[in-house]
Amino acid sequence: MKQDWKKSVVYQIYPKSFRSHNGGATGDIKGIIEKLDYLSFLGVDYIWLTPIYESPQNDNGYDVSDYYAIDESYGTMEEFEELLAESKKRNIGIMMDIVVNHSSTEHKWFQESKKSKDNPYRNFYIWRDEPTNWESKFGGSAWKYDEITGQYYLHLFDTTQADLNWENEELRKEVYKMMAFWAEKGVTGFRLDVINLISKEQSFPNDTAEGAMNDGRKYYTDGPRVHEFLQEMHEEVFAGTDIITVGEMSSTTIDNCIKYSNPDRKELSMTFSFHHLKVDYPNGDKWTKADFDFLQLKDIMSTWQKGMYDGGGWNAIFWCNHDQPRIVSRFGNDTMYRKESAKMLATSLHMLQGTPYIYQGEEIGMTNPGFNSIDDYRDVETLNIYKLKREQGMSHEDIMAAIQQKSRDNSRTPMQWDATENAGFTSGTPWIAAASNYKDINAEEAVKDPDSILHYYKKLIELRKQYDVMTYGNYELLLADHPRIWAYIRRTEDEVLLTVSNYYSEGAEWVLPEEVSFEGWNSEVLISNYADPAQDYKHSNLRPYEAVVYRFT
Ligand code: TEU
Repeated sequence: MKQDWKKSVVYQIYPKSFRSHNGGATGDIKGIIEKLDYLSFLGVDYIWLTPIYESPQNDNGYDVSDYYAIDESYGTMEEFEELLAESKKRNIGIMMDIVVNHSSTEHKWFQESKKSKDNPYRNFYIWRDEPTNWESKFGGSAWKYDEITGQYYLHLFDTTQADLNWENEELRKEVYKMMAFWAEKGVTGFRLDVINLISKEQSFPNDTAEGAMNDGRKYYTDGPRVHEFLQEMHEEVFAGTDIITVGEMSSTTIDNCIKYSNPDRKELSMTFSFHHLKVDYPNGDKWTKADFDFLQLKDIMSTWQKGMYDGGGWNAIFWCNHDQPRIVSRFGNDTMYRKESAKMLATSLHMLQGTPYIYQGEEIGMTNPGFNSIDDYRDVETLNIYKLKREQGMSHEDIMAAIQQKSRDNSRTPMQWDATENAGFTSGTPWIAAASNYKDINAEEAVKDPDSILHYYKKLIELRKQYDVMTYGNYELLLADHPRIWAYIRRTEDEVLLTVSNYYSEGAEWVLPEEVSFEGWNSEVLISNYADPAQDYKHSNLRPYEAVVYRFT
């Protein structure tokens, strides 16, 4: 798989909501094994599993209390080994989620660390006499006072997620040892949680800037020693193996992502960035209901496509994950044009350069559930924000409207397998309710229907294996200012793809710009979400959410 890893497609599983074999409230490892044939049918090369380690589950496993143990709600180590073996049989690699910016405060390191200032584990975490004004990503101060020693510890996320001290070499060695343990077991990939936050500016200044981003992030995002630490990790864990790695990069820059992912630098294989998923945050504010800015979306995507290509970096490309709302509800249309828009969004993403990630349920066009009551939500961020915004005077209606649109729980409802109760996720009572549309939107229906969104994703994955230009071509944006169409070209020396997508429910006239010419080339339609797309690549009237890919040779 190594030589070709750039042609891979990754499928993200959120085990808690994927499938419960045992009829529990949460999904389990056996449930994943049960569905491997489905993933094999879809054609994916890797599964990224969000954390299944032992955890108090305050942040659904991103608060790890033992990096060497499987949480009992998911099953046993033997079952995990069976999952590895069964996926290997199907040529699917397993990518583990490594959460080492922080650990749970229930981890034994933290339990020791808080005991006294001279405890051997004291320096595994970040303790200070005085807090700075930095804010937690989940709201409130990023520091928590601990009475035992009278100092504050840093937590960029929940108070139960204490930041690890990467300045401490002993900690770093523990991390590499733990990663090697999973590699030894046969894991072939790692997704590194908020890995660009691990190196903090050691003078710990207050953030005195004006504006929305004055929460301290500039003092730990892509911090002073982060590249050095990742090179060390590469040397200690990845060198000489087939392991692929993807770093989750919070509020990062193209320059840094080139450094993280250019193979010459020996850091990571690829990076996730999130700027394109903030185009519905007016003035950087997530918690206001808002439409998305299409021109900004095109601009950000294009800048990253070109920048990463030119710098020899590699993008992980995605619309969805367990922290984001459903894409069809977000940039598409989840009522009248659900199928058309889901396929259009898939087309315009999969034709880009980079490694595509599909988040469970995206391939069948799952929607935001539209829960009306705050009691239906489970996510620590959503519940914190609700409380905080109400305290700050925001009306219940306004914060609920924003939560319905933006909550991370939008993507965490049970995977919709079939039309039976709880969407076929569990025979018990699920930890979070299924979206009410599961009788119409489910995998069983999608497998049966050759025209389904699922079959369309399968086709896109097959095309990636067939046409090198999808992987290696450069990227050229056309009609940057067109208010409805996103059109771009991918080009290698002897092959060109032109992808044209209408992002709206109104029609749009497509005219190939004059500066582009394919005179003398043969053209064909490679794929479209409509049965009868225009053969004329120069001029056509695109229907609602229509997408067409033309291939020139
Ligand atoms: O997320 C990091 C992150 O910064 C987010 O996408 C976060 O959810 C967002 O800022 C909240 O508004 C990662 C994980 O993907 C997420 O599930 C964890 O909660 C977080 O790290 C902490 O481990």
